Parts: sequence; structure tokens; C-alpha cells
Amino acid sequence: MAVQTRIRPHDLFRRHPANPILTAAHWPYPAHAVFNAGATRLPDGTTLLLCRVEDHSGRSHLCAARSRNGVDGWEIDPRPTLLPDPERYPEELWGIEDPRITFVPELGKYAVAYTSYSRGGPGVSLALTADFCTFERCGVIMPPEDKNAALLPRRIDGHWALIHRPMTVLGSHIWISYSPDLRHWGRHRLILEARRGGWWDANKIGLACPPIETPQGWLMLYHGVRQTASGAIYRLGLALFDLAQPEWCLLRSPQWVFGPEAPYERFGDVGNVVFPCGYTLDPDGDGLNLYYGGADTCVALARSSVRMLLDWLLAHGVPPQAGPAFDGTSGTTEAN
Ligand code: BMA
Repeated sequence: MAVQTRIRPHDLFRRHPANPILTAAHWPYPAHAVFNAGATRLPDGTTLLLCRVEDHSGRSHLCAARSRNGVDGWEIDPRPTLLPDPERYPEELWGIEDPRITFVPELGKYAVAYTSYSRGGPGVSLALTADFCTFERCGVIMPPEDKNAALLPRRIDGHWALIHRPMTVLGSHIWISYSPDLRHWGRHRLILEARRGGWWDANKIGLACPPIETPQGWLMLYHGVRQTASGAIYRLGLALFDLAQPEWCLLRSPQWVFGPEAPYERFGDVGNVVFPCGYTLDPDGDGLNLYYGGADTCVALARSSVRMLLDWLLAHGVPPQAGPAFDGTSGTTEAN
């Protein structure tokens, strides 16, 4: 395998010249901001984005946009596709946000993991759909505070696996949990810790888009949040997890590989944020289209290659200092 060591992290993603590709101005009904979209490619090749739409009450719902080429010509549902339903699902009282879509061949359906914003804070909810028109809600599957979740596309040793990000007194780290039926969850394991101190991903990290299955392992893009005197900066890093035991982190990137630079990433409702929730792969299985929210205001697109990301991570990634930790009391330290 040719390992490309000369690629700089800065060159791993290329912003699309048409950015931002979707904004509230495109919307067929009143909307304040459109961002943090889940993504999938439908069987006929259409790209579907399930966008987070913030209305003028400040609460969010989800709305589907479809395009033949994944860049322009978007056909946007004329009405919200999935609205909060707080009468039946009280955890959705203050809106639903940040969907991550996984196609699950065993079910012949898409699993949408999203943030449900309850009185107790954000939790993780799950819904299944075959067509993005009707949805079967599974309700809240991870109680507050928890978010940034995605289902793996197949069972691991007979159990479904969910990556998610609970907030604990130890910080905001990435965990995995398992379920026999998508309703009951257990075997919770911490799989990736935020670093500490001056790192770009100190104290708070979260899954970006659903992990990408590769022969080398599950390739994860995650966001790291740097707190500064003038606010937070959301950037992206890479990590690789064992295919058969996804709780085992094999490598993580020391540096961030994508961060806010363009005006639509630096300025908006929440400046200095790049926040991907979804990707599609080209028919060659390698070209990666990463859809991300810019500054909590718009949807943008960056292109990369799975092979290039893997090669870079294999050349530059570092092993975490310890294997899976149960509760964050062991594992990485300030030195990692
Ligand atoms: C996170 C989530 C995202 C948002 C980001 C930056 O905590 O709420 O929806 O894009 O903050 O504001």
C-alpha cells in the first residue's frame, strides 16, 4: 500500500466552489437557518440531505432536500419532513437537531439518530424510515445529556452498536453502546477521550458523521471543540477503530484535518464552526462528499478520498495511550 506521508492535513479536504450549497434563502417556507445535515445516497443515485432547519422560534426540525448531483438543483420538501412531536415524545419539546443517517441493509431501512432537545437537555432519539416520508420513531434511546450519535450499519457480534457522546463529570467523550433490538441499550464503553490542556480537541469531542467502514477499520471523523477567550472553535479530526471490536481505538490524529477558514464557516449565528453530520461516497467507493454545517447558518460541501484519509492517518496517527476504558478514569492523559 502506498502510504502518502507528504500530504498535509490542510490538503485532505477541498471545499466545493459552489459553497455554501444550501441556505435559508433556498427554503420554500420561512426558515431562519439551515445547517448540520445528515446525508445519504438513495438507490437511484440521488443525494438526500436531511437538514436541520431552525425556525423563527429558535427551535429546529428536519427537512429533506434531494439533488441529482449532490451539489445543486436541490428539490426541497415543501413542508417540514420530520417535526418535533412533543405530545407523544416529550423529549422533543424544544426541537430536533443534527440527524445522522445510516442505511441498515438487514432492515432495508435508514436509521436516523438525532438530538431531541428536552427539558432535561439534549438526548439521543432514533427513527427508522424507508422513504424519508414516513418515520417510525423509537423514542429517546440515550437520556440527557447525550448527543452526536449514529448507528453502525450492521450488527457487531449479534448486537446493534450506537456511537454517541454523553456529557459526564469527566468531560465530553465518545462512547459506544450495544442493543439486541434498537430499544434496550447496554454494554456502554468509552472509546475516545477528549484530550486535555492546550490541544485542539481538549475537553469536548463528538462524533461528526457516521463512521465509514473500510478494510482497515471504522474510520471516524470527530469534532473537537477548542474553548478560547472569544468563544469555541469546532474542528475535525480522524480516528480508526477495530472492525470486529469497534470499542478499540487503533489510531487518532494528533492534528485537526479540517477547520473553519472560509467566511461562511467563520461568520454566522455561531462563528468558527464546521459541523458535519453526513457524507456520501462516489460510485467508486472512494470519493467522499462531506456535508457540514457552516457557522450554524448554512450547509456546505467538502470533497476528499477515503483512501487518502486512511493513508494519512496510518502515516501520522498515534495510538491512544490505553485501550477501552469503562468510565474515563483510565486511558488517555494530558500527555496524549
Ligand atoms: C453543538 C451542537 C451543534 C452546533 C454546535 C455549534 O453543541 O449543538 O448543533 O452546530 O454546537 O454551535
